[in-house]
Amino acid sequence: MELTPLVTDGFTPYPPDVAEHYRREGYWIDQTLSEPLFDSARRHPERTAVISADAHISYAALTDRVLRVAAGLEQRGIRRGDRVVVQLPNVSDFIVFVYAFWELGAIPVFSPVAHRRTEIEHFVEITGARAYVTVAHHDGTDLAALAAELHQAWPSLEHLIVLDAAGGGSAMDALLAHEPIAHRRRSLPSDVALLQMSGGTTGHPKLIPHTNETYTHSVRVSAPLCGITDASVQLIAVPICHSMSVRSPGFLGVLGAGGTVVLAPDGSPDTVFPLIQEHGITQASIVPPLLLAWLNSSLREQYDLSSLETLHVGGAKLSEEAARRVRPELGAFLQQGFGMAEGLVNYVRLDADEATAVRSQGLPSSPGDELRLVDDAGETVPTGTPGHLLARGPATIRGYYRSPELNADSFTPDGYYRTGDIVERDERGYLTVVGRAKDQINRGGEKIPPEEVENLILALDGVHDVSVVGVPDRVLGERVKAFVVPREGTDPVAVGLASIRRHLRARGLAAYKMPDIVEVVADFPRTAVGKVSKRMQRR
Ligand code: J2J
Repeated sequence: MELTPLVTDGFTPYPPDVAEHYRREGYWIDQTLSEPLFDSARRHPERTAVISADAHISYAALTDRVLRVAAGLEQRGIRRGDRVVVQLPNVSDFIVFVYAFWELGAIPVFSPVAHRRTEIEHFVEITGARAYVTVAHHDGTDLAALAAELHQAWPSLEHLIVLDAAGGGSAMDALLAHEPIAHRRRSLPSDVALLQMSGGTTGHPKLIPHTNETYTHSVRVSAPLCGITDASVQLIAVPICHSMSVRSPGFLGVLGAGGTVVLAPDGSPDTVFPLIQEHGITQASIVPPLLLAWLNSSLREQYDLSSLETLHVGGAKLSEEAARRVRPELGAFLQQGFGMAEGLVNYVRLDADEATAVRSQGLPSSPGDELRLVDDAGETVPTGTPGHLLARGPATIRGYYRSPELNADSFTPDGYYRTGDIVERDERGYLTVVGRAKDQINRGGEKIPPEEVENLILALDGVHDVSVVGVPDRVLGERVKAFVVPREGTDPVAVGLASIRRHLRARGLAAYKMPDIVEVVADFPRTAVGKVSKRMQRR
């Protein structure tokens, strides 16, 4: 049956002439996100696709699982265009579910396993999700109970799929018991294929709608620039739903090339060093604090890490000092990446000289990327001068999902995304990130919108006012600090760190967003016009 284009409300389409240009140039091709996996499985079904704590899964077994789970989901009524929240740790079932949803043309909403009620409920509310896939518990939280509550509260949320904490379990077995559906196209390349979380600067994280075309393009340019081949053995040690793990070059890059993906539950040296040795890992994409932990670990002496060819480091600024240690101490090439879930990704090229590799955050990955560096007035700055980075291109969205007001601020009228990053560009086009203009905290690569945390803290008894900022930290880059002005007569202890963290936990905020430091103050420093000076608070 001929498919007609899917209309997703709240999605900002590309202007037709731009879309045509991207297709004519071959940036956008006739492919859905699940097809490259099936192509790899046809080429070498017996090869290992995914290794996780409990399983070695061949390409044939992976596609079989995907089609069985897709059958089970289809039987429950999941269809093309349905939104479904996927919140799983680094387990092979994550990969199985997202491909199963793509086979059906459904739209997974990638939710980190660290998310709690505040974040998940928001995703369910704005997407009208029909299904929620999660684990029974994580990090001491009963996610099964949360799922049941959300099911009660949100009529759209018809299906709960609750796996065991490490994946699998009876819910998974029930889905796998279905006869596989046939692999065929149930969505169009131009369909919205996934919703990914943005770091966000306002009340809640925003959702980023990628189509098959934008995402497959990003993967197809990333994989060769990151040296991915069928011999690649990739370690995924940061949360699997992060775009570094999915597409930069991510498991999509590796499974499309026919390589092997190894999933680690976390990125600590105790967990990953044995995996690197055992599986001969050739590449990993990690955030700067993990790199520091690897470099500074005494365990390094006990394991053979010599298989590591490339370490991709991104998500937050890496210090030059740490960057210089990678080659001599870990024996791998350091490839810095500077990307954003909104689309644009830059990589240092694998043949870059040492100075570029340690100092720069890369060149745009797509030949269709258009970058502008502008001053506060929007005028283009000369080469070598820091400017606000604006980005447009075949992997970059034109608007957040269902966010018309925000879109007016976040995108220029001619479709450039305002990244909020301050960068310098040299004569070769290499970018160096020198600062940030957006009100966002980057805690070791995890992005936190201060306003979301402030709004929740304001609801605590005894809090008159609050301002949340990122303060410098040697390991994480930034830590979260809350300045709190108590109500008159309030005991400062009642608005101190312990009370605030207890309150935020009860409100269901993800742990990584909680303040690391609280300072009780009489007032905030102000700018000349009387606004809170977050700049002064960040010192
Ligand atoms: C400084 N800041 C950086 C870097 C990201 C690949 C790689 C990273 C992300 C990502 C991604 C940085 N140096 N090397 O999605 O596909 C900050 C910038 C940027 C924001 C985006 C990918 N790499 N950043 O980190 O959506 O401020 O994506 O705008 O999580 O992280 O964050 P996020």
